[in-house]
Amino acid sequence: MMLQPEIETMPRPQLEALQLERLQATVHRMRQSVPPMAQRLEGLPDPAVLADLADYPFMRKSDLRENYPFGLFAEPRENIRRIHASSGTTGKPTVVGYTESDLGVWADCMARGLIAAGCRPGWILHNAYGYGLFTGGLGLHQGAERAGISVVPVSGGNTERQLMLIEDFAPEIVCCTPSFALTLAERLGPAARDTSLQVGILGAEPWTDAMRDEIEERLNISAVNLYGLSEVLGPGVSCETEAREGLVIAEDHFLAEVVDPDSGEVLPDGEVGVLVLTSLTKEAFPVLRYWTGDLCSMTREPMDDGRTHARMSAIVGRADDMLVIRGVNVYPSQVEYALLDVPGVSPHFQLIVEREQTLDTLEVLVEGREVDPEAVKTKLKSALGLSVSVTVAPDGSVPRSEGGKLNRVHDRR
Ligand code: DLL
Repeated sequence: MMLQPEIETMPRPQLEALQLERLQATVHRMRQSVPPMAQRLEGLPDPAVLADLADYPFMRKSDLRENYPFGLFAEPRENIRRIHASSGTTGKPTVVGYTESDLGVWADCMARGLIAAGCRPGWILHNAYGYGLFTGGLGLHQGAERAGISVVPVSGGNTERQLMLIEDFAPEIVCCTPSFALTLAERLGPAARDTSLQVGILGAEPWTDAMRDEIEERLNISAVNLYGLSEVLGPGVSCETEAREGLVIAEDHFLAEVVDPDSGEVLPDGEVGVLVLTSLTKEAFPVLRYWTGDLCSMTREPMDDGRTHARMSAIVGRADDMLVIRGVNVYPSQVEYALLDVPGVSPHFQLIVEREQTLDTLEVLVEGREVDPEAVKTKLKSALGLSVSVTVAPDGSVPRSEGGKLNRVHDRR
């Protein structure tokens, strides 16, 4: 099912003509109304074709920090209807704003994703993404209302109460982080397969196919991947369809590029690099070549169901999440994959990096029953090409998600 079939199946030449027209308008808007961007774009010609985008510099999170709080807004303050912010690990949050039209586009993108993912009007949606400055709660909320779905705005935290509401209200849809979906499954035990839930709309943090299998098996739901980031929109930039052949990007509103993390060169479809996003319709906070730091690949092949918009793979890591330990590149997702092969180990783990004099060490904290630490060590050594120390903690002792994003990496160097 499609919410906006005429847009979702638009032939690519027509879609690209629309994108170019909107890109030109976005560049114009920035030159007119965002002084720091106007300065940066000085001397650069307007884009004549979409490929000209590659001539523009990247925007980064640091640009938001330097212009805190409203310095990159392209609309007068009184036209802003909503402010969101993301906390970041240090210092001031990054702040974004939305006009009324922006909120409408956001609701459309999110509603489109929900319907594509298999949710249906008339269903009940248990929304366990956090409400507040984080975009997850309100983003899903307004999208669900737009799609004709009843929202239960639970927000994060208080897992016991969430379980009670799921039992009593019998929602078909649960929206939360993948790690919180596992927490729910764990707390429910064998009853997890017998709830009313049919679809999970999961995102806001990286997860693997193996984790998806586990969530689907334990909760007896279809677990669908939803992606987005506050700087660009919030949830709804892209979402998987029921076919689950990549996350369909709302390409009438966003232009996506995948670039080499080192050189910044645009990569051909299929290659993994950093996702770079340009907004095409945003009024309050337009972004030009925003460096997401998220690693994925992209395809523009049309889908069997007629959808023509580009699709991205699941996020395989973050360009800045990569740990370099004694010269070896390590991604947390590699550790997750490797652990799945070790009998008795649960999917909960933490990585602790320390520096002892000049030598960096990686400790992997896992949990499970009757786990042989040597087996874990051997497995990780062959998967990562690095010797690590392994600590096996009792079941249930590695911190769980209570709804927010889970931090698995503790770099103490
Ligand atoms: O996490 C928006 C969101 C809310 C997406 C709910 C999906 C569901 P931020 O807090 O700004 O926004 O964090 C954005 O989270 O750059 C990615 O690194 C990560 N992320 C978001 N979705 C996914 C996903 C929201 N499906 C940052 N897979 C992004 C992997 C994701 N990482």
